[in-house]
Amino acid sequence: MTITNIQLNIIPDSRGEDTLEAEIISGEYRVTASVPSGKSKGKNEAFVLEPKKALEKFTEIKSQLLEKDFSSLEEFDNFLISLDGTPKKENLGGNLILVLSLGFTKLLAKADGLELYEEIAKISGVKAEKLPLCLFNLIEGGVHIHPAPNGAGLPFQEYLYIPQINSPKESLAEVMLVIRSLGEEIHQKYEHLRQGDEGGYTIPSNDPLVGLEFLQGQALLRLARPGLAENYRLGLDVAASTFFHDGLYLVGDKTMGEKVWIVGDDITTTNPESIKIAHEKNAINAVIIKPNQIGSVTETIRAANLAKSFGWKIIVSHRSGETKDTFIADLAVGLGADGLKSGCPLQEARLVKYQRLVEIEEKWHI
Ligand code: 2PG
Ligand code: MG
Repeated sequence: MTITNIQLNIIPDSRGEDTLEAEIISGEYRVTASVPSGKSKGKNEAFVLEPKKALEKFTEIKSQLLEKDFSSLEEFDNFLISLDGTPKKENLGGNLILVLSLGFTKLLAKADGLELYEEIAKISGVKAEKLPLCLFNLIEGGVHIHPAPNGAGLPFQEYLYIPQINSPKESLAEVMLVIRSLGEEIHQKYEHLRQGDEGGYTIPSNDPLVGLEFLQGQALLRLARPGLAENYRLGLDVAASTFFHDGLYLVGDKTMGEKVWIVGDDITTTNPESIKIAHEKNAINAVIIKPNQIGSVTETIRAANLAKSFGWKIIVSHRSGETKDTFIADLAVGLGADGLKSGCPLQEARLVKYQRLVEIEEKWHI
């Protein structure tokens, strides 16, 4: 595939911060891709080049991208990775490489006449036949919130509501009901209703359990409806490495791990090398996959396939600073992932990703 033209733009993300968008054209095909950015980051994540500098770098390399005929995504990504020449993509920036890599993957799908998730499945060697569970972040804390006027805010970053339904359409309908009554309850109790970076509600309390109590309360309300028992799980995004000792996660005198998904994120950073180390240490049984942690689609697929070979659960995730690009929804389906974590559907950049899953579900049921 040869690229006819690429236009790189700077657009605002969901936090109003600058990020990159690429429009890429190959003959009759035209695609747009954009990249997110994280705030609670792992130290081994790919380097994020300041978007204005990325535009300058891009001008330097653009002609080389238009000259070549790339036979595969791997060849395209490897070309960019070797142009960069550093382990953490410090020269071109993981954000610049990824926005081009996302766009190239979308172009391949168009040229092959495939849905994006089908193209990703083809590249990954996966049979795309399952839809991921939706992990909705309904209550936020940590670095994703501004504390309330009294200085209070929950210390854990995300309180997740996870319908155990393999239908994104039903999950989304279910969670919208939960969100509405959760909002009413929080407002009634605190006369306050604010949202964090991912659209979930904030709570003016420093007690980490309060968020769980609210979600559990909502879940019990839902359970009062016939047929919904056992239809949900709750999840947390906490800094769990602080309570990992001698191969076990210890909370008080309790160990975790049989019924619980212990998910690596900042320790694995979608990086095959770090995933191998986490496996050797038996540290986790599930992993977060975020393309911008590693900085190319090829390496993202490699990381996911390796994690799967260990029998781990795979959760594809957005970042706290998002765009309206829905690539990760297709990635989740194309990788055969177990979950998609994309924040709270009250915010458009999050909602569109869940809606893309619904669209895929509807296509499958026609
Ligand atoms: C996370 C992400 C997304 P951030 O920690 O999982 O929720 O947040 O992008 O700030 O790392
Ligand atoms: Mg994080």
